Amino acid sequence: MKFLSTALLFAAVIGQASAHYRFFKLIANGVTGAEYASIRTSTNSNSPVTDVTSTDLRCNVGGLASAASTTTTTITAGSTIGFVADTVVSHPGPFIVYMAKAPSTAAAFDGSGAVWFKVWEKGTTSLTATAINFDVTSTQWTFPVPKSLPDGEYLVRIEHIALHGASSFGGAQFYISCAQVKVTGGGSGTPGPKVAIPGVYTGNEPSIKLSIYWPIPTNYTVPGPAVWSG
Ligand SMILES: *[C@@H]1O[C@H](CO)[C@@H](O)[C@H](O)[C@H]1NC(C)=O
Ligand SMILES: [Cu+2]
Repeated sequence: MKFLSTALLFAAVIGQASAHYRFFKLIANGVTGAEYASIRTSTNSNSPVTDVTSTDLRCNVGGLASAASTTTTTITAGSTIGFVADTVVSHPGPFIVYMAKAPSTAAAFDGSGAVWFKVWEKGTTSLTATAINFDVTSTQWTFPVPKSLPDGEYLVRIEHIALHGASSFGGAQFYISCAQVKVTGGGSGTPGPKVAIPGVYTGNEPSIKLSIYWPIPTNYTVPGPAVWSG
């Protein structure tokens, strides 16, 4: 009982004391861009989205309105791109990157429909009988653009799901940014499976609604579809 209450206290303190964060720079062509260069600005400062049925889950709050004023960066299929956060992501939880192909330009794309496919994910860094650990110390995450991805303009959406308060429905926090890219040198791959955002999550998934402090989960599967690596 003593251990249980200590675990709960620990969870509560972590939840309150940690700062929030924004994915505010894009890494592309070996260069870290300026703040919000080719990343859609949001209107919620560094606060998370918690309603998985809201269109805010797609590109963050304000991320549809800022599309037209956001630049698009040209990248090469097969190259490494990434996101930089303004501070360490102090909350435990997985990182996921989805992409969606724009019918015309990324700046004109609202990302609606079952158009999103997962290109990268990072789950637990370690999972033992006494602790489930995620990357809470990095400020940047990089991943490959699938080599056979067809040429065209895309949204690249990073999501970090903070699980410190996820034991009740709606307690998971989604930190999101959408970048706008134009892919060149690609191939003829068929990305999938494709999901809609919102729509991909119900909020009741065992990897979204769970206590990570007590009891310690024995396994953790990153939510959403399988990664398409092209
Ligand atoms: C753990 O694994 C089981 C069996 O595969 C699965 O049903 C469950 O969703 C997993 N739990 C998490 C938190 O991913
Ligand atoms: Cu926070």
